[in-house]
Amino acid sequence: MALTAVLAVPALVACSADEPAPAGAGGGAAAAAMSLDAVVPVPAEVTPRDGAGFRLTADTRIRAEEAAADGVARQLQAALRPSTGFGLVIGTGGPENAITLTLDADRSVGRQGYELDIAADRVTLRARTGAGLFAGVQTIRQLLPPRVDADTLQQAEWVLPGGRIVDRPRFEYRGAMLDVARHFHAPDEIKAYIDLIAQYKMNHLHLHLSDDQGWRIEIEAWPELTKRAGGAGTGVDGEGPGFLTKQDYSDLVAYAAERHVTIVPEIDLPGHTNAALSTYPELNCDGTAPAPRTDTEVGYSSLCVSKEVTYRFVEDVVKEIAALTPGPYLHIGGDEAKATTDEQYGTFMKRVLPLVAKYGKTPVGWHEIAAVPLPDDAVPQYWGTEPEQPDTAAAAAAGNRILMSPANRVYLDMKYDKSTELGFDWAARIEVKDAYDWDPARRLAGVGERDILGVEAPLWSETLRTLDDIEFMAFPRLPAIAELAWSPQAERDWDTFRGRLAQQGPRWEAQGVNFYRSPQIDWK
Ligand code: TNX
Repeated sequence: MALTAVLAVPALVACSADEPAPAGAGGGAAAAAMSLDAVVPVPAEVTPRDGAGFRLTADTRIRAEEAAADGVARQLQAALRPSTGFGLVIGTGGPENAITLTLDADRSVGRQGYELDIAADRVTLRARTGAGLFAGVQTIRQLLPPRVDADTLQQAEWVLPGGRIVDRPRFEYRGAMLDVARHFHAPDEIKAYIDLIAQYKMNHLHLHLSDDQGWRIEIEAWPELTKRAGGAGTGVDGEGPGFLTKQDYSDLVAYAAERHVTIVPEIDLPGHTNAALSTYPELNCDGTAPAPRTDTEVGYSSLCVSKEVTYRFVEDVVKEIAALTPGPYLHIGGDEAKATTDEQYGTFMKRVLPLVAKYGKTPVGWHEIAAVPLPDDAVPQYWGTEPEQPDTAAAAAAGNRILMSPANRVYLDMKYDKSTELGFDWAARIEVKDAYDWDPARRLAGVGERDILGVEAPLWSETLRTLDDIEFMAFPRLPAIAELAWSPQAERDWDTFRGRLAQQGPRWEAQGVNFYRSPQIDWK
């Protein structure tokens, strides 16, 4: 996506119908109405009603019945403006010719679900929280046509198909991860990604903030980290510079929160730390700083487990990051610590896990952390490719909830096929069907439906420099993974998904999203 396109529509970026239309467009009958069955992720319950569509006009109002619905009402207004040209008034008055947002949904939709009723004379969106209303607004956007033909623009008709949707997520945590350490990605790019994931009802963005190459978050107690390891030449192959100041980070947290997305910060420990080790010699066992590195080797670095200064360092970092984090989770990495023995790794984690709790956060770590005794609330993130991982299964049996990111299904940095130029293929080549057609509750021995906190799609950035690169690897696999994390397994079906996904193509074109035109999909 050209960044300028994102910045030009500051409100909610891209919408359902995404092409700016001249003011006053509307009326007539050109663009065909969408079907109620077109939504990604597929809703839990869809009941179409023939011949009872709702026609959006310049006179349609948006009504927020409770003050708590105001924010989402404004987001709906902003989302519809660029496409329809209608500056819909948020007002009072009756429910006729209005889209009403209200917080009186049935308890059964839970904290994130919603009910949407589309009748000829009114639309009613009910939820129990702002997050539920926001999810419903994403559905409304997809139920409007993606765009209208330039020639018939004046006759565009903005009709929502009649019927009822009752929807709620299968898993409470639906996430994406972005690696800003290997190649830094600036706040505007991260915001664009937040907008894109939120459209598919993903509600967590995990930011991988430090690695061997770079350190991308300001830490006041250790100021050289970003000065040096966020400076020029710290990206893979000597690209860069870049890091997030505390202000940048807090802005991102707030931007995400407006879109009901929780940021999950990760500092990768004790391995993947060459950036810190090369900046502060005292963190090394021999007191000597190694050279900075911008290659893509993994598994060679470690903080010095036997030195006290290591734990002062980690505590300062955890404390400052926890203070920037309103969300519950703080990710401590823990993967590929091949430069430490199992015993050293255990010693390190036994001291660091309680530090996360000390600053009020729930620890998340790559599944290697399951090799050590975990606090009850710790979340191992499974990133393997095998059907068995005994430590993760044992953690699940002990009551820990598991985040599912099997690398051969959901790693968005894996190539689609052998012709994909970006990305790697160490875990698999992942076509759209591979990303979609599996069940998280049947993936890992000993980890069933109730053990799973959610599903997350990581995007490592060794080979990814630009937002265009990010989009190309994420689309269309990210919506596939969003559906498997949101929709009931019984409603998911590769054949219907192919058809629904094909209809997203014109939306991405209108939004300027760079996507992979998979031959598995009959794109519209
Ligand atoms: C493995 S997955 C890693 C990352 C790499 C990625 C590349 C994981 C927890 N560690 O350090 O970036 O592979 O695909």
